[in-house]
Amino acid sequence: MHNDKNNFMKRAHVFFILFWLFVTTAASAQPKDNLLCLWYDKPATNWNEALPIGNGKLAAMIFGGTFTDEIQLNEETIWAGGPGNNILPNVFEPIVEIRKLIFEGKYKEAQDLSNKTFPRAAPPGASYGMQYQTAGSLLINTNQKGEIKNYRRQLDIATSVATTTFEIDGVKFKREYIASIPGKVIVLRLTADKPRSINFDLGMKTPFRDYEKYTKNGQLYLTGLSSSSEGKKGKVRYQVRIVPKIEEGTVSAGDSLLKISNATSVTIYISIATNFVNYKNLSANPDERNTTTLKNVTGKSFDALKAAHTGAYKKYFDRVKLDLGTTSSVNKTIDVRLKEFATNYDPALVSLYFQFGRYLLISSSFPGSQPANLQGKWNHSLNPPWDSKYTVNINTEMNYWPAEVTALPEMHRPLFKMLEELSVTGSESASKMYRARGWNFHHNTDLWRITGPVDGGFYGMWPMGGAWLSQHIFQHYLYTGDKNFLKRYYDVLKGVAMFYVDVLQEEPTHKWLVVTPSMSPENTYMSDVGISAGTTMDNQLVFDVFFNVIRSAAVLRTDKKFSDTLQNLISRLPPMQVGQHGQLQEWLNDWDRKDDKHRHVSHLYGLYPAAQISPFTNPELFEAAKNSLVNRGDKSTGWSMGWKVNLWARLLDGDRAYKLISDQLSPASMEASGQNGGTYPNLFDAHPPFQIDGNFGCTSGIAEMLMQSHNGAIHLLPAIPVVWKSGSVKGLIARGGFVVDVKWNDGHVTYLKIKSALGGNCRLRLPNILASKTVLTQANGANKNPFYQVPEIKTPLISKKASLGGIKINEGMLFDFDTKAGSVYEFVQK
Ligand code: FUC
Repeated sequence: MHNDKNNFMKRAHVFFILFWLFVTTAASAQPKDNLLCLWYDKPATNWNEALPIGNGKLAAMIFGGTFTDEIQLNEETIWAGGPGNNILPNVFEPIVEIRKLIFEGKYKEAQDLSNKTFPRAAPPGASYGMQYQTAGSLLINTNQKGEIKNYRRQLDIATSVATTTFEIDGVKFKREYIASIPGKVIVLRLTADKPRSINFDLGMKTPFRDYEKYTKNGQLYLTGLSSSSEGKKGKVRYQVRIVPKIEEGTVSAGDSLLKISNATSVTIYISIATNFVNYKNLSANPDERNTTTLKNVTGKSFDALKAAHTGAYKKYFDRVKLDLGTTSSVNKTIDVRLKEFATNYDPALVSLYFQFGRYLLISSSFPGSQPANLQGKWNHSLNPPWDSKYTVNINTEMNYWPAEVTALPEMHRPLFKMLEELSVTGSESASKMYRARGWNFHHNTDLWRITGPVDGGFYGMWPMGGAWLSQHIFQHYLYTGDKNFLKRYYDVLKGVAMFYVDVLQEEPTHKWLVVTPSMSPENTYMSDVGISAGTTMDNQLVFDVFFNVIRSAAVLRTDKKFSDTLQNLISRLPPMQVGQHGQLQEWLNDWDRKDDKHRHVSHLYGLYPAAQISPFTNPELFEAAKNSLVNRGDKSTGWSMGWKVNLWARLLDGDRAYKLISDQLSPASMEASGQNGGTYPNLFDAHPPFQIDGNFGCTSGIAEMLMQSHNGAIHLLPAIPVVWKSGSVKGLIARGGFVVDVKWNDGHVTYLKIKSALGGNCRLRLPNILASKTVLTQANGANKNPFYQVPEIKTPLISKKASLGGIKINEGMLFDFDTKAGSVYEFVQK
């Protein structure tokens, strides 16, 4: 009896523990699931509420409607026009004349001649770039009625699966959507918990005027040709093919609809193909391509495809984990969290936004695809803002800022391929426009790899596209140490350098070598005049172009003579200058206005993404850069705020960087356009309108707040805001191939793990002392690790009118330890 009672008590105790565990896990299941989940309690009514999925080549926006659902579709090579560059004939002489006018101080005349030579609207024979175009939308129309209960729509970025669930008349419906990476298709799965209760019409809509829509063998087709634009005939032939497979029930075909009746589950395979082979070849057969793709997937179940897709995705996504803390806000829908962000501390929204940037990069720039354009790959229009092209006076570069540091170097590859192609088409602009060797392009390109000026003489006369975009090649080398890669792309880098060797001009005042005509992107120093010589950004870019080739040639033991030439030219470039307001001068002359709020902060390229301005080696420039950024202000377009997060991180001011994140995470109005950026309910960045660069810029900015790897060392917690009291990040990549995990508390590193992929000296800049069995020695002199070579820049010129007060920063402590390739080193707070 006694024993029984005891047993009963024991069992009751165990039961209680189990019950308690059940209750607590059930309660915490929601928040944990929500950490990497964008979720909502209503369908999207606007495209900026719909949820993006993509596998690089294909992309879709999921509206998650109940009675009717829309899945807007993109295929990355559906662009207006066709092959061909956009170089205007006979522009060399005007360019020489423009240079002369600039050097004579006749700036207005120079701008006028530039505008006349390159008119605002594309002249015959020179397109200003083609439009990236939607493939149309898949429509699900259930013709159902009834009350909707328990609605939830979500995008799980931990697995890359979107899901909509809801109940009508006691039947639970579920729709799952993936853009399968290995399967190369978009797949939908519709299920219900009551047999034979799925009924809908499957149709398509498209904004194209000339297209064909039909059904054949139980499949739905949409075919057509991309648009003609600016005298370029639309030549991309596309075919969208949709194949439903049902479990029970029937499929019947109408002219341009498939009717699904009384099914228990339906899997819908969507394949889209075009005739595009590469930027000069359109000889593929879209029908054959779709047949092959579909043959590989239609025999596979949704669950098998989903498992394979998620596996392929997680291989990249899981490399980095970020924990900034969690609050009860994670139980709210994203639209509400965005509205509350300014007033309700929600660090998990920042970590979600960071990981969403990584999700978007994997989904829009998977190896083998085109690079991510202004909208990644998500575009519902035939004529999107700025054509959804590649704008390279900031935007395309920003798309790739997170690629290396957040451990997604493979996603960088599509950009390298585009650079290789531009080095071919860009030799035409170099030779015909400038009579120069090598290659260049201007501030835009498109699927056809155009390299001439776009949007006229004001915006377009900026011959620096190759100089900036090709930095990504050398940066990839600095992170990965991949010499074969560097060898393969060396000629691309050398071609850019060659172009500037040939076009640099001696300016009359100081005899410095400068690029002209050019501009500090999109900004003016006089009313409507931006054309100039030797802008600060150009000088910084040419410096990096030459320095990268010198370093690459040394690594590859080649081209000694060419390196010497470049070294000699570097010594003749202008130094950076501090102007009368204590600012980093944007132009060669001290023309900056203190109240200039322009969205571009081009002269701060030297601070970020480049590493020419350092608080440790040139504090005056560091202070001047800070003054420039303070004057520019915070609020601006989405990408501008994204850039400023990185810049404030480089200025080692975590609180100000966090303020910029807050500005970026403020709700954007759906219809607005202009200069007030923010974030849409689907977490897409608003320029406005939607532009993806701001997402990527903010993602890399958050990484820069946590860890930086220039200035000769890995700098840990360089810009942690006070509000991020404790947290952890795993898997960030530092230059020289170091994988970094850090935990912190109150601005101190409490735990550090470094995995060395390449070996070599590891120099740490630390906020506090660490203990380990690995001996840390105090660092002295330059870092021996070649990936940490610090550029030697010229002593800046400082205006007599500038009053600089000096800077106060926490320098931290520098330690060295030697690493072996493949080894792991752990440290704890002392
Ligand atoms: C640059 C910016 C604009 C816009 C456009 C696509 O020209 O100045 O703000 O982002 O690119």
